[in-house]
Amino acid sequence: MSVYNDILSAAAKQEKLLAILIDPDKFEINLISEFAHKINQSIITHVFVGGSTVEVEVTQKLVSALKPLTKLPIVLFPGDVTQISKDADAILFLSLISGRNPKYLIEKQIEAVSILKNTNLEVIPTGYILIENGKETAVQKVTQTQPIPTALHSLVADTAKAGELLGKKLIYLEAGSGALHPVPLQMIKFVKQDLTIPLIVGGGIRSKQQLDDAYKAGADLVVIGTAFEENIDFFNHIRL
Ligand code: 1GP
Repeated sequence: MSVYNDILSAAAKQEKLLAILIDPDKFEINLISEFAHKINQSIITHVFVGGSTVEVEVTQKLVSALKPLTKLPIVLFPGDVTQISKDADAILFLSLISGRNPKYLIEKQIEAVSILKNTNLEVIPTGYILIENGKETAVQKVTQTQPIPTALHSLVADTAKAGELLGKKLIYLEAGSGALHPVPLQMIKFVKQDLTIPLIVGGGIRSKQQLDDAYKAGADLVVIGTAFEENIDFFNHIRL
């Protein structure tokens, strides 16, 4: 469990972690060397790979091309079992615990087992919680689940804690890719208070200020995708 242990020990030391999310469908594979150079020079600590609607084989192609070009851990953040690549280092084994769709609570996970058996991927059980952000996001559409309204702080905190008590190793608070509003800071604080496992926060974070605020509120690892897709120099200007 080395990817997870590193997250755990960083969280214990209050060292903040930053993941770039690459959606293989939107990634220009010809630019991979330039991309690797950029991330290797930046403060990024993890590369997350995944998307809601990625075609078969595209993830595998991207991960195997990127692996030799970076020492950063490559962590799968799969929208589907077709996005499992044996060349990555770890996989967030997600269960969408804010939703009530059995497909994303347990069925996809069962489907993944026979694929995972043939890999050495480090499997990290992760409770995934969707939070309302002001517009419908791809993950909502694909999973056909409703996000939790931002007013319901206690429900979010209890959902996260239930995830921990069920044995999840991480909780991921997700506003959704391209969210209008990131997860509210008060909500991050409230969830963090009661949690003893590391907290990931992502969705709609597009500035250094929002990143700092999320860390201050209690995020151990922040995930950023869209801000980089819109400006490939986004991380050049960010220092912690
Ligand atoms: C989405 O949390 C991630 O799953 C990142 O969201 O693309 O809005 O940065 P953004």
